[in-house]
Amino acid sequence: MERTFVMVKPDGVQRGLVAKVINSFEQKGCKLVALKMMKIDRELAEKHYGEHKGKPFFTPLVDYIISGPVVAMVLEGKDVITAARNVMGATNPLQAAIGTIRGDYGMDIGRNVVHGSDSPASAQREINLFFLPEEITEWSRTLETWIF
Ligand code: RTP
Ligand code: MG
Repeated sequence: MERTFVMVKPDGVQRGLVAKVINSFEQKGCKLVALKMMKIDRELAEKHYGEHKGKPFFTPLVDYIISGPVVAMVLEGKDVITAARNVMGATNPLQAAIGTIRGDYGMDIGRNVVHGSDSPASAQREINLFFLPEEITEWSRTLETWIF
């Protein structure tokens, strides 16, 4: 089973969308194995978005992600990285389909409510950045065979 790192960004928390965002992933079939609210410091934000260093939106992006608490989580499931990205929708909420989180709740690329890892390598890297191994709970769902 694959794992991915997902986070409700500060705008999602401020707007009271935490439960709705988590529900979108749960109803899709993703299994929640870790969850916490936290504030991200600048050092962690710059590591997390390191691939974007040097781009014009890097500093505003880091300022945004440290501007308030986030809700970080780890989701598990077959092909969960792709599944979670599909639940989130396109990066720019104006291009995201209605029915996706960004399509339903966003208006601006710089306020797009949610983050999700984009590859197995970034999922591994981001889970290790945000969670200690003991913060991840292994459990089995009785309904697993009805999803996979
Ligand atoms: P994320 O990493 O936050 O899940 O978003 P993503 O994979 O869909 O998009 P990515 O290319 O990784 O960009 C990271 C975040 O940077 C902001 N962004 N702004 N102004 C711009 O052109 C621009 N491009 C990206 C977005 O907030 C995006 O989520
Ligand atoms: Mg990304």
